[in-house]
Amino acid sequence: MRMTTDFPPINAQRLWQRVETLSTFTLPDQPWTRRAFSDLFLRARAWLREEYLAAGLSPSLDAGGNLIGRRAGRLAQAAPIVTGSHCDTVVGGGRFDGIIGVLAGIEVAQTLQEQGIVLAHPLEVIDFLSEEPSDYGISCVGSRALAGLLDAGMLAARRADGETLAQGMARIGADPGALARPLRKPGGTAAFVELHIEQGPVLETRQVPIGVVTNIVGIRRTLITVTGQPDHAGTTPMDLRRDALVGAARVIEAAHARACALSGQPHYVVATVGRIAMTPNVPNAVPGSVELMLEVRSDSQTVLDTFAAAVLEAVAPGLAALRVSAAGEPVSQAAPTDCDPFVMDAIEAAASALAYPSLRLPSGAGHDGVYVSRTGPIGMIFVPCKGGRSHCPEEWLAPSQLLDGTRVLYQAILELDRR
Ligand code: HGY
Ligand code: MN
Ligand code: MN
Ligand code: MN
Repeated sequence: MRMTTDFPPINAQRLWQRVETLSTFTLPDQPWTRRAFSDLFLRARAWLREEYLAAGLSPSLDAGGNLIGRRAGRLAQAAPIVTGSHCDTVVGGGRFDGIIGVLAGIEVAQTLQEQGIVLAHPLEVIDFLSEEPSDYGISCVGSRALAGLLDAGMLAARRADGETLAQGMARIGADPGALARPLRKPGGTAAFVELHIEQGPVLETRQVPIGVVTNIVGIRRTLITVTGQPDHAGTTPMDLRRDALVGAARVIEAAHARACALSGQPHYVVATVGRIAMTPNVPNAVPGSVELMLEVRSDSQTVLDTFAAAVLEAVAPGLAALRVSAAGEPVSQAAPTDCDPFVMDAIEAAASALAYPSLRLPSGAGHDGVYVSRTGPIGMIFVPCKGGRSHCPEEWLAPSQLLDGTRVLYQAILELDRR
């Protein structure tokens, strides 16, 4: 039962209409798919620019490809309070992951404008470039650039058609040549607060409308190549085969078993093989080689550092018996990141000022805040999503849940501005 009705005058209809409109920028045959760097993504960004302007935000694209909407504050020299998220999606992704953070930020800015409120700090709403793992294999492209952590190796990463990340960034108007140093120095952000769906089941199960994120897991992705020998499927006896896919199955099984054994003892540990490719990949040939992407997430840096090597060590005898080999190549990494008590307290104060129950919880999903944290204190507000599902077409949250989160975001920004 709510004890207060003096909510911030967020325009729920306008906010939900923007969610509906942004979700129309999707592939016709693959629901809610808007891959970063695609034409669809660029059309969505052109629309976002118009929405920034309607909300009194002046839009600009920084060298890292981040679309920034800025609103002046009373203290012109103060570092900005930043909110936002990402409008790119995974393949077959959701309508809300990332999207609600950008659109709620726009709504907060427009409401402040309509209320005639000028904050002490400048306010920025940022759509970060490619938070999701891009087709070049790198995630959080824009926020890494903001922190000066998009290195030459990443910029040289290629996607299937051979284009490098640097070429892709230049194609969308970013300036990859200007990324050798951080786009924003430590202290360049007064506070960053992002609204996001939980992408897990805790808030819905506990029936709590607002989550206050305590920390964001670290993520380590390793490309594991299993090498055997392609042979005729009909004439090669079982004891002479070097079947790379059977070897890959052992690796996948070992990764799963290790993550189950480590999970909750005491750290948060999950491991996934979400991408696999094999050659020659035809029904009548013994698989000669398999590439699989092993992703492990944890709040423990030691688990992240040792997991892939431990899996390869565990499967080595079995692979030798199969006469196949396996090797791992690090692809990307993000360190475990704590949210800042200063921001967490402001979010909790905002939630209680609006009589919303809140709950502190970790994030098993990665977020741009991991990199923005290099420029200033960060925090995240979670809202429940249906069944805790995300990164799938079934991803859903109710307009009322989005409204709850946006109200708390608005109040938290006022709280942070006062501090
Ligand atoms: O993969 C993640 O954790 C985030 O949703 N991009
Ligand atoms: Mn995501
Ligand atoms: Mn996200
Ligand atoms: Mn301040």
